[in-house]
Amino acid sequence: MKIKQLKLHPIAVADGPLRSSYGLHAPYALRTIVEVVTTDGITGISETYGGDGPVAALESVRSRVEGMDPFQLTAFRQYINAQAVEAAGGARSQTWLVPGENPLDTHARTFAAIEVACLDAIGKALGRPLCDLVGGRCRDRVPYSAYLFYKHAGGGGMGDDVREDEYGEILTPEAVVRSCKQMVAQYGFKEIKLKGGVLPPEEEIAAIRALRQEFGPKYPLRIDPNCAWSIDTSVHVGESLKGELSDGGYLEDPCAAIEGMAEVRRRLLANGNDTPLASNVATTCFAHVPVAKETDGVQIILSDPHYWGGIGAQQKLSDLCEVLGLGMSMHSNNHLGVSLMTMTHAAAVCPALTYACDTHYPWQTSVDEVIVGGRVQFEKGCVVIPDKPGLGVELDYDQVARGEERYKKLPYRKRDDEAEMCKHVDPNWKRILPRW
Ligand code: GKR
Ligand code: MG
Repeated sequence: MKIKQLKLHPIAVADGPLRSSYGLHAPYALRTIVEVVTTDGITGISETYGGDGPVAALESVRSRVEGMDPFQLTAFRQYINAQAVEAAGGARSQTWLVPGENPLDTHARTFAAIEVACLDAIGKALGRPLCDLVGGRCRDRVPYSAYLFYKHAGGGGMGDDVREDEYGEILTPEAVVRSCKQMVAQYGFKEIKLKGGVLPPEEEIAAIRALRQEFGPKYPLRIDPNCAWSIDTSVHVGESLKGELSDGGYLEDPCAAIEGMAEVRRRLLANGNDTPLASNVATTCFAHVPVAKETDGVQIILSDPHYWGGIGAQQKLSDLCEVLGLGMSMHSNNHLGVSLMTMTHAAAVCPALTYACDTHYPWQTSVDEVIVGGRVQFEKGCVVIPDKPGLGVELDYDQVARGEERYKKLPYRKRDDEAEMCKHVDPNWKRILPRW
């Protein structure tokens, strides 16, 4: 079996006006659907970041991918990594970059997109689910968390292409609780994450307390302000929410850089507060893992097959976390069903991953889904590994074409939450870190 053709479909997916310390989400998120068509007529698929950068990176490996044996992924990874050697020496903090846009991760993201499509094709050729190709699953169903966002009114999209605003405006603790009840009722999630760094810390503390009051201690809670807080503020929030976050939840990227996180950890521990610190900003690649351990700045690493380098890399990270005694969770960006199934298979082969994975999936709608049969279904907060070959999902080509049409009409080719914030909320807004 050889890869005959690499097909790339840049698409746009409606997205609501969600807030984070990065700014505001644009009315459409950008994604790329990847296909590898093999000589035996099998097509493997994957979904990755969108816009000019990711598409150009994938284009740059086209001549290497076309003609490649999809089983020979190690050699392909060596080829891609060889091109990344120089960049890998640089500073790698993701403090100022949205995950998926770090140029130093380009090789890992590109490899992942091709790796997953190849594994999907192999799974289809052998008639086995993707997770069974890489050692088999340690769980049949993967739990996800209710990923709450502050947001303005609106469901995403533009002009005559707007989506229903399922959750309405969310800017108060009451609205946070309301949105959570809605999400939990619809999807059955059993862990809760609030994207913070948007409102003054006391308001976000109040929101977490309101969630605890409503859902009780059975629902572990996390808050992630994406580095919006100073070390002092991070310690203050950690102390204020000790009861809420130390109980199976965590404090995610409260401040910038591993050294800052380590200082927060020391100060919390000195107060007898063992709330774990999690990160997808200070720890973004394998080189960061030993540093996280040595400094004790991060106790839980948020993996992500899309930018850590695919399913194989996820498994390596799981092994590393196990050896080093670190916890493991999973990060998410806006995505559709192909990506959600990739995360599900990835999580299924990582024994160290014991926290419910993040997912933005509830923020997208069926209008934009590109898989046959519509949206992936959750069962009691989990996605069940389908008893089908590969990822277990197929592309709905009409839906892909609609996504491509939307993409063509857009004036932007890159996620820029700061620009959106200036356009719609405050013309002078800048991402200031720490803001509080
Ligand atoms: O979608 O605004 C967002 C999130 O802030 C996202 O970009 C982050 O990557 O989900 C993320 C996180 O830091 O956990
Ligand atoms: Mg995060």
